[in-house]
Amino acid sequence: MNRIIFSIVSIFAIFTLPNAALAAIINGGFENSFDNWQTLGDYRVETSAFGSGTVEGNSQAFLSTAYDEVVDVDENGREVLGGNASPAVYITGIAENSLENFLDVSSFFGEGFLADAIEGSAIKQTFTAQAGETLSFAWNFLTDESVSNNRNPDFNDFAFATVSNSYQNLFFKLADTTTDFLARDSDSNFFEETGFKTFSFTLPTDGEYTLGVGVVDVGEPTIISGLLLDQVQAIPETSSTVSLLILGIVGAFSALKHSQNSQH
Ligand SMILES: [Ca+2]
Ligand SMILES: [Ca+2]
Ligand SMILES: [Ca+2]
Repeated sequence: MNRIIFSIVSIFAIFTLPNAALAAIINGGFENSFDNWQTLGDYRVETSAFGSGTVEGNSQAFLSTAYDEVVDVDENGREVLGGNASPAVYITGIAENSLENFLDVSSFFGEGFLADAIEGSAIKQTFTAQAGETLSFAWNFLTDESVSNNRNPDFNDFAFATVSNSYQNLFFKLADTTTDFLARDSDSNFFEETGFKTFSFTLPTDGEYTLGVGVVDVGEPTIISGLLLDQVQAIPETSSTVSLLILGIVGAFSALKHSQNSQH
């Protein structure tokens, strides 16, 4: 009897664990810095000390459009310069240094409202998923540009996500200067922030995907924007099935215990 129950538990484990391992986005919460992520431009891990709260754990990713530009003002009122953003498009003669090349989206930054993207930062991770999984993450767009009714449409910095597989590159704009921002001023070094919101996308087919997330300056490079990012995950559609299997395992152990008790 005990051997039979052990076999059932083993089979459950074989059927559930490999899929879960393949689907996982690793270090989606940035608690291990940028392990398992590829990065380009100006990026770092921030904590609650940043001033925008936290979503999951202690750490979150921060990306900015700063390139040796004003990122803060010190206690003496002097401007603090910083940042190492990369060009959006191939302009430097080093293709590997552009966001377009990094994200493998050669046409995106040349089309329509994206045409005037100048510089920014992005991160990406490749993972394997199954059809129906929901890819999601928490994001918070911050900017020193004018927003809402005061915005200058020529300087419409934006944050974005790309979801790519072998046959298509999908582009999603997360926010720009026309997005709804928090009514109060940001507690961070930025004037404005949207507060944390959730991006969510259901993956259409089985296979390997690359998620890219970034933020860019538009029209003018010196007034910076930023993006906080956390809790990147892909959740299987069949999580209820997995729960049932776990219940099954618990049930099997209960039966085992009952069986053992009966023998005494
Ligand atoms: Ca986190
Ligand atoms: Ca800007
Ligand atoms: Ca800049």
